[in-house]
Amino acid sequence: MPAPDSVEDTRTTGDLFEGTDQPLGPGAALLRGFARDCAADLIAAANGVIARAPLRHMVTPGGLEMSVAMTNCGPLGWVSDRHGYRYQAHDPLSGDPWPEMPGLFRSLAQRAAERAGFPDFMPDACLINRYLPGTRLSLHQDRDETDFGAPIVSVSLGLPAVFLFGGLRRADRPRRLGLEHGDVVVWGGASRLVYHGVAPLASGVHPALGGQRFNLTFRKAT
Ligand code: MD3
Ligand code: FE
Repeated sequence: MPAPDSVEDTRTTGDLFEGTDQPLGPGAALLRGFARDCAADLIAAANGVIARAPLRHMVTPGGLEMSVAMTNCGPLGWVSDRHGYRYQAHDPLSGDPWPEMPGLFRSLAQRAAERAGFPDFMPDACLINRYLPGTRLSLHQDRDETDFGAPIVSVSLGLPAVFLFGGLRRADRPRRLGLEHGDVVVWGGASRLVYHGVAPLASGVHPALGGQRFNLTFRKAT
């Protein structure tokens, strides 16, 4: 038995799936290193998006500034402000449409979803999260989308993070999972509505991103 707060090392717990893929729960799969070969191109494309739609700290409906900095690309973007959470077609900072979703983003997300058993994934939103040391994301569900039948695909880049992955009730004790540069997770089926979050980022220096972590989440919002 691991210590209660240990980070699971899935690399040593068996290859139950194809290759290095790991089932995490019903409909959820960890694709270790799936994006490693194209990570530098993903980062360049993310920086292109950020140049046109800058990272910003959104405010929760309760008025608290989030420690994660965020932006979006694609037809829709996730926003939070005092009025609530929603997807919208325009960047509230500029009034312009969000930058186009880079072709590499879409193709990577579709390939990952297909490998995890979701061959028809058509994301219309990509949220880019930027973590600096100390940044965390508290336990939440992603339920602002209309179709929970579509998975969410997440791509980790840069510094490693401890991902918290609970159950369908907020009180369910979360598992702790290390996510590294190039790891991709597909969350679908019965795992689509699990509570999840990210523990405070530890400082470090990553060769591709320096002292930061990026996370891309691909969603079908409508
Ligand atoms: C499980 N992002 O953007 S990615 C988020 O690392 C978010 O930035 C985290 O949670 C991050 O909403 C976690 C993994 C993830 C993303 C979405 C999920 C796991 C999920 C949706 C449903 C279930
Ligand atoms: Fe989330």
